[in-house]
Amino acid sequence: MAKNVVKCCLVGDAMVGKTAVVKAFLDKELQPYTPTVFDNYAGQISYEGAEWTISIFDLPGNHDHRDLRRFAYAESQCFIVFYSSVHRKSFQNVTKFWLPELKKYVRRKPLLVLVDTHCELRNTVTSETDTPVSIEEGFSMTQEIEAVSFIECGTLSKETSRKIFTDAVINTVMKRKKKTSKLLNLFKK
Ligand SMILES: Nc1nc2c(ncn2[C@@H]2O[C@H](COP(=O)(O)OP(=O)(O)OP(=O)(O)O)[C@@H](O)[C@H]2O)c(=O)[nH]1
Ligand SMILES: [Mg+2]
Repeated sequence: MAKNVVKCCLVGDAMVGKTAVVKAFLDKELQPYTPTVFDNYAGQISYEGAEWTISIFDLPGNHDHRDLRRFAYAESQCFIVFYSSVHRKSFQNVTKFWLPELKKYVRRKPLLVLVDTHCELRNTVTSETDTPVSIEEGFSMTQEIEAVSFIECGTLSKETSRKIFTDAVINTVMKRKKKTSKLLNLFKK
């Protein structure tokens, strides 16, 4: 793996906004909703005076397509897990479906960033059976799954999407540094 590259996968139920977020980050025009099959994008993030390339695997939210996803999981250092605050099922599926899938196919403990989309629509949901997911529930989920960061994503903006990918890069780089210094300490002994 090239030194200044961070590979990350986007996971979460269909229609939670994974593709919309990556398109906002890369200033690409958003087309009407089309389910993703498999896409790979590259973006640039500056951190600690260096330029980092983030290789983003935009993966299908359709649960049946695990064979497409599992190849992208290999060697990936960061996983951005999405749910929609107006689709409770997508929130429940973080622990019911996505975490178990990552556990099955990712060898090491995955580094997770949790993202809550459609936040600006929270107050518009009137259904009694599908109450919106609150920000407090988002923070509890962050702790439960031991994610390194939780980002609320309201109306899609370049700033919020950049924050998501910057957090992914920073946390991956910090994890790498810790691992390297642990190894160096071992050699010193
Ligand atoms: N209002 C609002 N709409 C959003 C937001 N994020 C995404 N959307 C819309 O949600 C719909 C689904 O978005 P996609 O990004 O294509 O969904 P996806 O998660 O990539 O879905 P799959 O590719 O099927 O897994 C699109 O119509 C987006 O415009 C948001 O924060 N607010
Ligand atoms: Mg998509």
